[in-house]
Amino acid sequence: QKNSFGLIGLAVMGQNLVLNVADHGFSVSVYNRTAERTHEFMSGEAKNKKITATYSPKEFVASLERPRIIQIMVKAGGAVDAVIAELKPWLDEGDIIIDGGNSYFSDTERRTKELESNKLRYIGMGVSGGEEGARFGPSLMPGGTKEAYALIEPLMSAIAAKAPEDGLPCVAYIGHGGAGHYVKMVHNGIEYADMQLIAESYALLKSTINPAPEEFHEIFTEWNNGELSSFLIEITAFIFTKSDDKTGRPLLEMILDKAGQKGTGKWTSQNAIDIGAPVPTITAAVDARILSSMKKERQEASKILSGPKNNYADERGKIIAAVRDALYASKICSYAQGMNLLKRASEEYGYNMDLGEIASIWRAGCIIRAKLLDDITRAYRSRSDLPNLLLDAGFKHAVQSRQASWRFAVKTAFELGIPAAALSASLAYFDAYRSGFLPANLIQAQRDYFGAHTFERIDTSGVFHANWKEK
Ligand code: 2AM
Repeated sequence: QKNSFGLIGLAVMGQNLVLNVADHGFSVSVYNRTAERTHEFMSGEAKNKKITATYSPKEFVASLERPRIIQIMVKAGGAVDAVIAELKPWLDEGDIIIDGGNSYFSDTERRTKELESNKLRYIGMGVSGGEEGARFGPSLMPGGTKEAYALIEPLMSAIAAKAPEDGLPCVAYIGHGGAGHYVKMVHNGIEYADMQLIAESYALLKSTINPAPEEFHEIFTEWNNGELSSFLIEITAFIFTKSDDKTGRPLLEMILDKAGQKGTGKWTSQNAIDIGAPVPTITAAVDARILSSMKKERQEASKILSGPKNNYADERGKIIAAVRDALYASKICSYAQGMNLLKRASEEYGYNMDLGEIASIWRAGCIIRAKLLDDITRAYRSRSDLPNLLLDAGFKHAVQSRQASWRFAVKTAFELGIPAAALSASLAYFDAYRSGFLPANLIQAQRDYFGAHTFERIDTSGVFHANWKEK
């Protein structure tokens, strides 16, 4: 009796995926480099489930039905190559390897080519939702061939999160090669922007009306009941209620203000620049994490450089409403950037992505799940070639109607010297995108002045160069 699914790499994400798969009636084989971890898993949570432990790649592969479906859940980078190399000698034509880690999409492209030349199938699959998602329903972003996807689809649909709106599983075929990992990368870039926008909103409220933790909890809870409803707003509301065991103070106040990062946000910005798609809000979020990590230097600088003083304490209601509007409008702009990055990548790499479908599989399971994604799904379903979310009638109205308070919030941040790079990057994106005229004529003049790079004219076609030094 052979098993229908195999998983290698029993860290928490791997273990939880195995339990999720087994709960849906599939028999699973597991293998982990360190046998001790396999023992622990088997005698703990895996007990009395249709899960078989194996202790060598050979035994693991032999325990699986053909064509084999093998998912790898190890650290991105060399570990993935190492595991593939270990497996390869035991595999047969048509077997499928799924990489469920956060691999860089071009690594996935390379591995796909290598394995396909050996008549094996490879799927690079983004998995989002953290430990909880893996256990009870993640959002899954698989890339590879359609034929290979068809073979894994029943299992993936079974374990994926289901969207609350229509009950559809949050998994869909994304495109060939590295498309799935590309989409996961952009998901994470959007996640960085969401988090930074929320952090700036928190800072803006704190520096103006300084709510107590209970009031912060109330503000975010109320926001979570409206258009901002999302996993990240929901957990933020809860974060304010947690007190520190050691000091009894709010735990948030005891946490060092240095943000970590594993690189997926950085990759998003890097690749966006490579292929020429503007993602200023995401890049602002990456920069903000980097600046936050310079804690010691900032502390030194804070003794030397000073900013303006607070004078908004008595405008409570106005400030809270403005920050809420700014957060929502900024979030729309950040999603507009992320979706257009996908659109650009789809052209660049020939992924043939369906943006509406991608938005739809982010509606549940993943970290950026939000009410907003229902509206984005709808916008692309009604017009699949939508040039920008801001041009959809619903989003146009959402942003236009919040414009005044959005500007008030950003202006307040600037007046008070509160860094709000992501909120303002979104606003600048909106202002640039809606501008029929940008000062790039001056850029062209400068380029032509110092480098004879030439320019075009507004009144005739052709390429021109001026002798600038001649009056
Ligand atoms: P380990 O328990 O033997 O360390 C997350 O780190 C998971 O990836 C763990 O299950 C870990 O196995 C596995 N892993 C990391 N590097 C690996 C490698 N080079 N080969 C195989 N598994 C690896």
